[in-house]
Amino acid sequence: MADADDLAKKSIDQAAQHMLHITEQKGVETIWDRYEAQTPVCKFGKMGICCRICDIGPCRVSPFEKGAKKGACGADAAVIASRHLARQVAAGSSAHSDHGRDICHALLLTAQGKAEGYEIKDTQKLRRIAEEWNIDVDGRSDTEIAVDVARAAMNMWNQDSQPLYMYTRTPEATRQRWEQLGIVPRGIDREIVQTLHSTHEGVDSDYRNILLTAFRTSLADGWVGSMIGTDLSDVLFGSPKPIRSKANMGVMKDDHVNVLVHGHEPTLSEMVVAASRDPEIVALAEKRGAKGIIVGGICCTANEILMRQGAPVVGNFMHQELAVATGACDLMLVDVQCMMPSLSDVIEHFHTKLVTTSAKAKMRGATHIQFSEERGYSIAKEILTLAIENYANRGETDIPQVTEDLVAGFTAENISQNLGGTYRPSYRPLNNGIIEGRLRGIAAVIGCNTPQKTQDKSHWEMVTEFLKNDVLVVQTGCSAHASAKRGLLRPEAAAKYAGQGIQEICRAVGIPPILHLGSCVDNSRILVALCEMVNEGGIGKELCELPIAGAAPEAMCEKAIAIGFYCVASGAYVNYAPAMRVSGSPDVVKFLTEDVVELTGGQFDFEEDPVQAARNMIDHIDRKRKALGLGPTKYPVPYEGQQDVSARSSGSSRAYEPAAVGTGTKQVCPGSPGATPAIEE
Ligand code: MSK
Repeated sequence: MADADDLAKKSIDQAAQHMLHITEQKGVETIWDRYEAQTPVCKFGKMGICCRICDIGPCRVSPFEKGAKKGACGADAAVIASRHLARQVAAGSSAHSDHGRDICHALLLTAQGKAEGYEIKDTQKLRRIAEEWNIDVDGRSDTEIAVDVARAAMNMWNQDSQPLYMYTRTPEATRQRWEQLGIVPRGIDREIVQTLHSTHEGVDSDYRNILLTAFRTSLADGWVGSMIGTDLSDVLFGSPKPIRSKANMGVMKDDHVNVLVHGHEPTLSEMVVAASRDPEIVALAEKRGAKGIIVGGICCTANEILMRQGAPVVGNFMHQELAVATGACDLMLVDVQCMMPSLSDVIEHFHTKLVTTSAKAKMRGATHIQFSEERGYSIAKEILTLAIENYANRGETDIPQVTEDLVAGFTAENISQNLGGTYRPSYRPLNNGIIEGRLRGIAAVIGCNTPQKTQDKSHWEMVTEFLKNDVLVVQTGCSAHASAKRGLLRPEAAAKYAGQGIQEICRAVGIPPILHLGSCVDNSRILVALCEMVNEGGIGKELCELPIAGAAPEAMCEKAIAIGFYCVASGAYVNYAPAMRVSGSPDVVKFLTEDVVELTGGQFDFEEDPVQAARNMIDHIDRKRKALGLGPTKYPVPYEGQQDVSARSSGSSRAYEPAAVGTGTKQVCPGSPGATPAIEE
């Protein structure tokens, strides 16, 4: 049996450790077991120099003195590694963007009165987007406007010119940089198709050009497909507001029907949450002996219903099998992305019903109930009825009694309300915090879990390193769950983990030291927030000048690669670990970690150690501060790095100068006037 040390190597999460003990006892295989069976992994594959593009090979090129230096067609290590990486970017972009397209479809059907149970919840945001896209709003109904917005959004998949957001949101200087490089995206589908074509056998054999093609495709993901997914989800389901909830497997209850929603898109999960409160469904659950229904989430579906409904988070990527193994999951509903095929095997040990809902993603052993917006609410009730009827079939259960409180629900719009107040929402306090050195900068920590690393450990070590050094953290995806499960998304966490500067700000406005911004597509919220910081003025005129950095310290999927690419293309310093599979080509590694700085202003870092990676990011933030003429942090911090601490005692940190405000490039980012977001229960 695994001892405590073995379990601690697998996960730092107590609930996961408990469940790993149970799965071992019950002979349930998990991702940790299967990963171990795969080791040692193929070194050629890991280094990205095994080529499977055509059917002549597979060809492997050698990074060592001996061995083939080229594949049969003549492709060298750089071509092989860059082609595979570009295809991963295209796959990742396709996933986020297909999600965005589905949201457009749902909005269109809702506006046409064809979607059952749906309504347009944020009409203010709908009208702001319409105005941003030059769609007439005067004297028109919300549904008329929504039809035009949905159709304009759908056009962005196929158009031949620059999508609208490029003009309305991206800082002028950043867009000009992209134009010079030829990486301004056109239609999303077009960019993805072009990447697949360029990397087909015998097309592009210039690794730099292949990587620039990948950067352009990723920009279509982050600045178009994902951004539309986020914006139109807010329109349809309501923009999030700060909200309290709980995280970890202990949110499931023995005396309740437990329904876990897993995957990414909010269209059905929103209906399931709504239907779980339907008196008819509640009465049925009670009739079958349950005290109620818990709808909890796994992966990014969890984030979607957490941000808007306060639904509890059951866990992140590596929790999905373990949650079923509690024996208390009556039904797991999946849509698309991040569902392990092994769920089909795990459910064989338990009573759990696995329900697939998308024609894009079916699973062996699952019941398929095809989702359609036209019957959204009825389908949600049908699925909940299935879960309730399955409650009686439960055997022995073992729910780890581990939960943490959290506050989520932050957006690019309500951050400005939190900081600037009800009547004057503004990024000025945030920019001033940076200028005065209370905040050293901002780090976005995002992404997944991987069995290559101890679950959640790198997220934890990285974010706590940032907090104590006065770097404010924003998070999305499974990374946010890692922090939630350790109590870092509570306002009280600032006093325990953050430096004096962050503590002052968190105390003043009552926010946690880590702001949870939502799901993977919601990384677009981070881009919008950065645009707002540039627009606010005083800390740079383009995104690459900002004292910010990003990281995916436990990355595992193509979507994370696409996100990393659009962040670097946008000018960010990005730590990505475990490293992308390119180490077999020193040229590709050099391009991604060094040469690209001259082009986009951003760069990758593949440092594996999370604390060292955080310090590399802090060093980058300090270089940006210096370039902006900003002094060191206002207060001493454990990692001073290259800061000129003598400037601290002389008080020479640049104070906010009103003259610096207003870059003359202010664009129409959708601010959100309205009520200051009180934290909801
Ligand atoms: S769900 S993409 S494991 S963050 Fe977005 Fe989590 Fe990564 Fe899936």
